[in-house]
Amino acid sequence: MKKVITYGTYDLFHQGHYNLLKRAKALGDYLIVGVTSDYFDKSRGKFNVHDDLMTRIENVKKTGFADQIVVEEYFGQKIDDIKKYGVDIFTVGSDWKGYFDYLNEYCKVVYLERTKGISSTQIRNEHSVRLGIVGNEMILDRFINEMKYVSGIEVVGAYASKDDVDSRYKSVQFQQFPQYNTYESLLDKVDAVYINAPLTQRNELIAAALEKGKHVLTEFPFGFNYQKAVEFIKTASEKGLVLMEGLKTAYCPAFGKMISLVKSGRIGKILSIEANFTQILGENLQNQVRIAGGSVASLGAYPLLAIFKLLGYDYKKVEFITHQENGIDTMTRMNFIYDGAIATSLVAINAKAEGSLTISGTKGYVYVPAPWWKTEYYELRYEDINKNSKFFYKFEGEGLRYEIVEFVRCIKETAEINLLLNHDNILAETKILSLFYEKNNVIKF
Ligand code: C2G
Repeated sequence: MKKVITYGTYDLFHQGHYNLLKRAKALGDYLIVGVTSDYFDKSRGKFNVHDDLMTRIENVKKTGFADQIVVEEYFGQKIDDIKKYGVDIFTVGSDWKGYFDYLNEYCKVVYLERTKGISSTQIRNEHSVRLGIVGNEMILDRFINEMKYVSGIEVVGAYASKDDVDSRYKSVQFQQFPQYNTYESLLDKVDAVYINAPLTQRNELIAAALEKGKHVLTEFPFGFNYQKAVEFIKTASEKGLVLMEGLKTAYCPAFGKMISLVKSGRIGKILSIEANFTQILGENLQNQVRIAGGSVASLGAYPLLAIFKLLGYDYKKVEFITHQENGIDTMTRMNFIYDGAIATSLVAINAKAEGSLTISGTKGYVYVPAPWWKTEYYELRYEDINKNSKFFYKFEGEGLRYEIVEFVRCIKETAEINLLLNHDNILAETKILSLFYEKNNVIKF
């Protein structure tokens, strides 16, 4: 019996996939189809697969060509599968020509002609979200680079209010998009906006976008006006619009997994959290102050995410111990007291400290080394070191692609937003910023 194996994602199953499977089956007597797991796809750079694994497996099954279906979970599995199942022929579409020649050592490799004019990416792009860029700050360059990894969204225009900031602090990619002289004229042309303008302008920009029925992805922090945040969330919910805060940690796969692990009780009851994020910005300090403000506004959103996700929003007390230079908070310690737990965070824009995250519990603790906000690795540690374990994940590029994928998914699925950084989180974060900037429980040193 001649055994054939082929692999794919089979997202948004189409004629190209069907033709490939039909021809693969015709190469032998028994066809094994490897369907990629969601995690494997992410690790090989496929971020916005639309269908979940079970749907993709079902679609392959429905063709009737597969005698056996396996899940592909890691690089190198093809070699293992070929040996394990006694495969005679490995086949894949001609878009991979040459790439899998190394498998010739284990079986025959056949590249089948790819069906022209159809692909999952093309289907995903058919109803692309038309995005307007608002603001031309440096973060935009990273955002645009990361957008290249996400399908289903395209920039149709850009707008930024005039200011006299030195151009070296501005985005170099902003100019490549069609320019709009007024924000209103850009809003007329888009489904959604990405707002990266300075924090002081964001409330007005968010309000106008929601008013016109546009989805909003805004840079962190969300703001420091709690009442405005309440209003925006209400408007977005009433109008069925996506309103998201772009804080990369909240969308990266490893951070979410770490939160779930801790929530599942592996370290017992959480008693303490220490989350730091410090930077020495040097000559970029004034620019950062212009865009966001001091240490709490610039960096507070990261530790607040960890604290709120793990201990909730119902803290009994919060205090801020802050150091000011020229009226700007350059280093601040935020202390939280909960019923039965404490949390502390050091944020700084002109000082450096260890930037780790430690979550302590009654059974053990989780240690996430710096930069924990780009979570790739963490350790579960116990009194008995034999019980310790280490967890590794991949954090792709600058990490912004994860939030862009989520933004597109939320818009397209019009589903209930079920993100780590949900509306409750946005409100809790905004509340902290407003307390701090209104000087509640603030001690200066
Ligand atoms: N295909 C095709 N014609 C198309 C589109 C896809 O023949 N118009 C083929 C691909 O060449 C591949 C299969 O259909 O053999 C599945 O394609 P994808 O779902 O895009 O999967 P892919 O990323 O190519 O995964 O380990 C996974 C494999 O390396 C291939």
